[in-house]
Amino acid sequence: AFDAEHPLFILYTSGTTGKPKGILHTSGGYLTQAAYTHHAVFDLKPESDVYWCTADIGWVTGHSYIVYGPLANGATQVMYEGTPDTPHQGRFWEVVQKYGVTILYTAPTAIRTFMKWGDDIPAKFDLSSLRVLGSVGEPINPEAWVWYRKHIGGDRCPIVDTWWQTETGAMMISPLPGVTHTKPGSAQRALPGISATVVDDEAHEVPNGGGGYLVLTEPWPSMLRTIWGDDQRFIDTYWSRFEGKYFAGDGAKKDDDGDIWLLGRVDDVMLVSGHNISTTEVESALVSHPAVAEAAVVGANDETTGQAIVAFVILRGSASETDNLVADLRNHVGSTLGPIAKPKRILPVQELPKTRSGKIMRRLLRDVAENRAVGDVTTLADSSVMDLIQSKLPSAGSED
Ligand code: 7RM
Repeated sequence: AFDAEHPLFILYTSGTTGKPKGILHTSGGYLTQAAYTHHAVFDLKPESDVYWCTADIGWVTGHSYIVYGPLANGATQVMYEGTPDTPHQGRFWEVVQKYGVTILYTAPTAIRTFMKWGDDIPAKFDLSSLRVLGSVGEPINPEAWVWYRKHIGGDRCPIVDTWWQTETGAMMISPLPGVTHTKPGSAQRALPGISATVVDDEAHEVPNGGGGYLVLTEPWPSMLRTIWGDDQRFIDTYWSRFEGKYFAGDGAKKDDDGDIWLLGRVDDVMLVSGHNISTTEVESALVSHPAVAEAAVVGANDETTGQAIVAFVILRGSASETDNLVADLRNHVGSTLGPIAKPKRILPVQELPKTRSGKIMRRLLRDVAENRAVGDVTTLADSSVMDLIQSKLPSAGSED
């Protein structure tokens, strides 16, 4: 036995922007909340469930929901090391069928990849053991949510869209299966014991229908204790923006029912002719078009509008890259979100730069869009991706 505040681990944040931070977690509170959320959010029945979290074990999701939470709860689980398309693209569904997986926890980036590969692949396997599906890592676009529900969950399994961070240690906002009436694309409500809300620039809570910054207003057991070696940066980053509140760094809005919708990192929100536009919303509008499999949106410096929206898109197998298609996509975004959100440029690419946890590294795409040398690529899952994008776009920064 040792003290509850005994350090448990230091995990460096993935570094999609700036200098990595060593997030310090301690033992008692972290274990309590990892175990509690793993039990409550997945409705875990340790005697009968077979649980599978597909995360990389080096990501916080692997720490909390492969190692600490499930082991503390005595869960039976599948641990998998490998890619989802080796030896074939049905690998995940083969594993679900073989081991009778009942709870599956994966990321939107994986779900969109499975969508791209086709409905016929999961259809070849018996997925009837599944009963709860989870999502984590980025906002899940409604398109992917509906596909996950239908083609993996057989229209039978509740989906829990779990919002949390390395810093929070465990899930903070999520539906509860069998309790929450779910909505595709929204993480919805703070879990029992957690206080989350959305505030404006002056720290005032926004009314339903309003947007601003996600904050946590009360402490919680698994909160980070500091940034390793830099207490001042810990205070500045999380506790100084809004007095007495934890600033998560994510944009969010509340819908008319008071449910929370995450809009991506605040650093990723674009300012176009005085309008705040979230990268996530434009990406979600793009992938709701049948020709688009994936999208990444950045704001690039622009002399007239401050920032201009530049979209990188991966087309679906059947779609081909024509001037018409680009115009069509631009209009599709315009009619979904309004004319101000129409991307100025849309660039079809083969791959997008992502970390191993599936987060798009917009910093690198901004470098391309602003015609700069591409910055540090060491946290990319596949460091050759930027070469591929640039080789396809010799004039990426000078189209206009
Ligand atoms: C668990 C994890 C944290 C950032 C966070 C968000 C984004 C994570 C969701 C989400 C919308 C979700 N830890 N994020 N989950 N955005 N809906 N369900 O990802 O430290 O690696 O990243 O990830 O921006 O701040 S993390």
